[in-house]
Amino acid sequence: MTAEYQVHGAVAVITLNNPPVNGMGLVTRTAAVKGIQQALADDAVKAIVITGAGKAFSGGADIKEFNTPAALAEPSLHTFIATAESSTKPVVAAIHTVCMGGGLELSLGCHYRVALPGAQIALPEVKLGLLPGAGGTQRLPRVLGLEPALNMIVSGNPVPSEKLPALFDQIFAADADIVQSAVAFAEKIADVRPLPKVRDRKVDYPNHEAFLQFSRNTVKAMSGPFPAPLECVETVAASVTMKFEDGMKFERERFLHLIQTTESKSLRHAFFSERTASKVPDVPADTPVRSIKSAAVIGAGMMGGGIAMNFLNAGIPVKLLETRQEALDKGIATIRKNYESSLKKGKLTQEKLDQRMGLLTSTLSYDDIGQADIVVEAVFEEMGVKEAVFRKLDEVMKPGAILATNTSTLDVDKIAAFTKRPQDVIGTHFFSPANVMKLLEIVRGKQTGKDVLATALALSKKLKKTGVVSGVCDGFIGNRMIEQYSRQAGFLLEEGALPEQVDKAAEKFGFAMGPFRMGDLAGNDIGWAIRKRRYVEKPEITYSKTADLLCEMGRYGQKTGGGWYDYKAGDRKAYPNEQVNAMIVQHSADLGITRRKISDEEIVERLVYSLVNEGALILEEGIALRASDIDMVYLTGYGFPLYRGGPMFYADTVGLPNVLAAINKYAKGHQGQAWKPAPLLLKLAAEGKLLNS
Ligand code: T1G
Repeated sequence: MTAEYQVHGAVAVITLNNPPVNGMGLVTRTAAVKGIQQALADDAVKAIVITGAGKAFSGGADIKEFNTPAALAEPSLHTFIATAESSTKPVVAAIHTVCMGGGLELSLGCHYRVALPGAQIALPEVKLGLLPGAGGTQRLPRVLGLEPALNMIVSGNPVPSEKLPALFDQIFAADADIVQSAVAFAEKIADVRPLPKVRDRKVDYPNHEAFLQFSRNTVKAMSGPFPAPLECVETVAASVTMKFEDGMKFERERFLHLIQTTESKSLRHAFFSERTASKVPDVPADTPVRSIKSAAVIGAGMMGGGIAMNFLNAGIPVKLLETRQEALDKGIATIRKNYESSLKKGKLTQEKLDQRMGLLTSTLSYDDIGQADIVVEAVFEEMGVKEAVFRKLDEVMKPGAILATNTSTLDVDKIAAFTKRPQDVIGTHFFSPANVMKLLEIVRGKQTGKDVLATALALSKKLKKTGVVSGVCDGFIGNRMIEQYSRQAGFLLEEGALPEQVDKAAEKFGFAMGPFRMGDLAGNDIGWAIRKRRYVEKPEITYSKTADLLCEMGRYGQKTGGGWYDYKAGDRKAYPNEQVNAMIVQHSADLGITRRKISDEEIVERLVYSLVNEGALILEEGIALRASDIDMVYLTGYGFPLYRGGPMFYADTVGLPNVLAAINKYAKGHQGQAWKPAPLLLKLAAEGKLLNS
């Protein structure tokens, strides 16, 4: 949490040291500024090198400090950079591995920049709903030029150091020692005067107004609800249209505006939540993980094929098992077709396609999969079928193999009990399409081994998934919450809304897809099967019958050509269907309900707060470890709008007392018994606390 100071000959070396990525928090900034002052006071020191310890030069400002007094406390990042830039001795930034955000801005305030090749250089602030707030918008264009700098700042994407020669005074050989090389460079330039300052350069871009206007229009069209991209354009524009100091003031003003926006707080929440999700309190970070060098997947249907692709994409060989050759052939053909469509879109090379298909083998016999390190079953969602599969796996799989079920709602503890090795059984709930959706719910059974859980979390990273740990309950985290959301959607139809109005209100709120279009996509018969089970197991839970009536009409959704809506071949648009709407209106009459006009606000509150309330129950039951895990489930698996941070974060933004007031209002309405406020919500609201505390 500091910065080390050493002197090598006539060169002082200041090493930022705030693991894991040298985020420039207050303690680090203070130590580094002290180091510069110490070097300036030492006549034996002719030059100064600043570098970073461990796996980064610096990942930027310490985002853990944001919206706390430390973030802006002196010495601020601005002061640190100004201290380097105004030094009377040359300051050299020695860059390696990662140099991002405030780290890159610090280097731009130094007189010289040297680097190892392969360092990831970026100003990624826009991905946090911000803009480079320590001079990056004014200095980077002065080094790289207006257009390359604008592209880097608006995209936030990293560029390897060797591709940015204009940024560096020297790029060393890959095997060079960064400190030694930078010290040697510093000795060479120690007496060069005047000291080169980026701020003294000019941005030369003839006809810049036309380019900036084009950039504004382009960025406005693609940034949706996020204000930061356009602010990036406007502040970079200031590097051309304003004097340096005025540009810096303008940048500061816009940065301080953005850091208070809900959009930025949501993006920062998502950034940390994704990383926190892989931390399990009772599973130490150094828990040994099992080696996963090969996988087997049972079931070559849509889910099995997608799951297999995840392993193939990560370079892990897969043996695909089916009961019938034609199912196997069809599954493999679908995998190849998916890769070929990526090839056509330029997202995959032929070489990669061949490499991945080369890792895929298939079999009709369980005897052939026994040596796999993990087996994932994606067979029919029925306990009897799962039982047969897991009893067989218990027979054939080598000791230490992980036995994973892709069940979306069934009891993982019951499945584990079909084997003599429940400690090796875990749920890996992929979301359809499994090769696309980032979310992976990792369902921890009562007897799941800690090393098995740690292995599944490490594997989710390798498969480029967002792994979220769930306890065992019906529907785990995501589906248990979506059931309440779907219940409210159905009740809204009975009371006066139609599918199109509900979907439009949900999509205006920011959901990728409203509940009825989502049902038509996933298949309305899936929910129908679950409700039929519920009617027997939990008769106290009421549902609108509209969805059942729809299925009785054979309207399962896109797969049957129509569901809540009609669909035309090759057209993804959903067209309202008169018979369906007539059925809905008739059903209200049959229930003796006088249909009423329902506001979009009520629709959104009932859909979103039903998620929040169920999420609070899931939290207090310990099914989810933390509210931010629930947010990650909804941001990465259910199309919840990223700029609102997830259902739990959104509830905190609205204010829990306001959420409760709405819930209490709906509890007095139609099917009001569905609204029992979660005790945790009542408690937190009463204490003025947050779900994401
Ligand atoms: N501050 C604090 N912690 C950070 C951090 C940061 N800038 N970046 C990463 N971490 C933590 C992260 O939470 C995780 O913690 C650990 O480091 C490893 O991260 C004024 C205002 C740097 C490319 O946006 O892109 O400068 O979970 O798992 O895959 O203009 O982290 O271990 O406790 O991602 O090797 C701008 C964000 C800040 C960079 C490393 N900088 N970070 O990737 O590891 S705003 C960023 C990243 C700013 C100025 C503005 C990546 C990485 P834990 P990781 P990784």
